[in-house]
Amino acid sequence: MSSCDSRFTFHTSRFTILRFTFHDPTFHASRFTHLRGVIARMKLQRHPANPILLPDPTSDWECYNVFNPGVLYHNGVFHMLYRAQGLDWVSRIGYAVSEDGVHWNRLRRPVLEPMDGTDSRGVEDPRVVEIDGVFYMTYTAYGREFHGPGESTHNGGGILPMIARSPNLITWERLGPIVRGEDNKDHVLFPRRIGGRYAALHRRRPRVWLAYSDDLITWREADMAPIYGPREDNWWDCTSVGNNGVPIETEHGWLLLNHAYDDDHIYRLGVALLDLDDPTQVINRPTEPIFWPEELWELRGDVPNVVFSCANPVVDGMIYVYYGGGDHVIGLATCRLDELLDFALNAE
Ligand code: BMA
Repeated sequence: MSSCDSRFTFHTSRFTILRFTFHDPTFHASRFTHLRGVIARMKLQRHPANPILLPDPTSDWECYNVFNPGVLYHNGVFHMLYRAQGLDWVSRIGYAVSEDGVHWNRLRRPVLEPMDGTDSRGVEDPRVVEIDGVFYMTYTAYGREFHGPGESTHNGGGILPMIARSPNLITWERLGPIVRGEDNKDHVLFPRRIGGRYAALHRRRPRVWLAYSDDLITWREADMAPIYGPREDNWWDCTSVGNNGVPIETEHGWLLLNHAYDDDHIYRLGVALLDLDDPTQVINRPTEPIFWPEELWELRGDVPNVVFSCANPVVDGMIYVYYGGGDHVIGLATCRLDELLDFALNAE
């Protein structure tokens, strides 16, 4: 058992976690699922067609793993940018398109590949957004080169939280990183300017930070501030937290899906609500997760016990949460936006 695995506490709010033995005729059991021997009130529903994208054994660059996609819904079509690994184990980013968000056609070749020593080990975990008619992708560059003060952060190399721009989602131009020389990833752009400036969430270990920029190229330290971090006393997000897909704008605030793990390295998804005008202000952050590994392909894979999401587009009032299962395949889970917002606003 992990050191931060505290005993379960019984709450009395509307979003109480209910015991197994609860017998109430008004209680719709099918809507609730088990979480650590209790019944979770809010949980994403897996799509029956899961996993919705698999490695392609005929491909040199995506024969081993496809995972952690960014997905954008634009002009009635779902566009997916996904991370893939093949024979050389270097991550590349592929593109796929779908009418229904479940069945996909993919391009034969990747749309983003390593270019130099800063990303020679791979381009990872794309998140995609449209701002003022232009498409942007945030992704992690992992390379053999490390440029920064002190020791290298990653096995003699380093990572960069990069931004790229595209007019069409296929051809990408690199703009540059948000910061250099540190362990920083999980960055994602807000879908509009806030107070006239571009805004991004990023993860500067161990906390989630906010950053502003006038042009998406210059990101000043003075325009960065921490928002929240791991909760030491909370059983599932006590060790590390990070960002998921593009923040969802609602009348009550920015709805954020996030991920976290405990000392046993089990990745789960949670939710938080941030102030619309000042996203450094957390309105509420429910203590319980909304999704966790259960299927064989989430419990096992290239990395076990992982559900990791970089995309949560909203279509017709439903949130489509795309995620990597076990760093090996791609799954889809959904929920109604109003239900998740209600949970994010009101749950303890
Ligand atoms: C994180 C990222 C993700 C990965 C996850 C689980 O640090 O690198 O790409 O899915 O670990 O292995």
